[in-house]
Amino acid sequence: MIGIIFGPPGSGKGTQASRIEQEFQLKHMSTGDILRHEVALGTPTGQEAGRIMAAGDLVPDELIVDIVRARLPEAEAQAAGVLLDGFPRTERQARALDAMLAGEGHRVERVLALEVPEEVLIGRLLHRAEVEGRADDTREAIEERMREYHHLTEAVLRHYRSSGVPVEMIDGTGSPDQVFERISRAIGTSSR
Ligand code: B4P
Repeated sequence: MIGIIFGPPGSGKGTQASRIEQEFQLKHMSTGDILRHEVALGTPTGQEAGRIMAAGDLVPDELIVDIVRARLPEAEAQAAGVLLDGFPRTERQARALDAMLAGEGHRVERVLALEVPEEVLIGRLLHRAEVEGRADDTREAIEERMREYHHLTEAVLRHYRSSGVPVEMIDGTGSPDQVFERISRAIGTSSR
């Protein structure tokens, strides 16, 4: 089973994906976490990605698709399914993922899309800036990430809807527990 947790920056993808991983035995694969790890190690990929991420831009599709292609088989071998977090983020990435999966007779089976108003997202990310000091949580980078989301990433939802993949919209406001409760209900209902 290949699922995607989708949503704008700060919508709780990473937060909820960790919980889903534990509760539903899916392997959580976050492209943001992979990139930050590469940045911390100072690899050539990390050096290229770090500057782009700090500005709030998306890293090139080819780079991220190569990363996913290299790691997806191992993730698939570790659990009954994989939950992709932060990928795909452009329609080109979605098409590359579909092609990758088709090669092994698989497809994306479900998209969980978190919906949160923009003013709440900005508040969460500015709060994280105070707590964690992430390089891309400055006001300028946050605004750029929101622009990129509307300009490039929303198209991913249209892509999966038009491909007939079930897309479940989840209210991402409220506490992490409340959001997880809604996600659990959505997963429980659609797998019955
Ligand atoms: P990501 O790591 O995916 O960052 P994100 O969009 O901010 O989501 P994140 O998972 O961190 O936020 P979350 O909502 O969990 O990407 C970072 C960058 O990497 C991108 O901008 C891009 O440059 C690059 N990148 C990654 N994937 C890429 C791809 N496929 N293609 C190109 N570039 C790519 O949490 C946000 C905050 O809210 C946290 O502090 C959390 O504690 C808090 N929070 C969560 N739920 C909450 C709740 N219910 N209430 C209150 N606070 C909550």
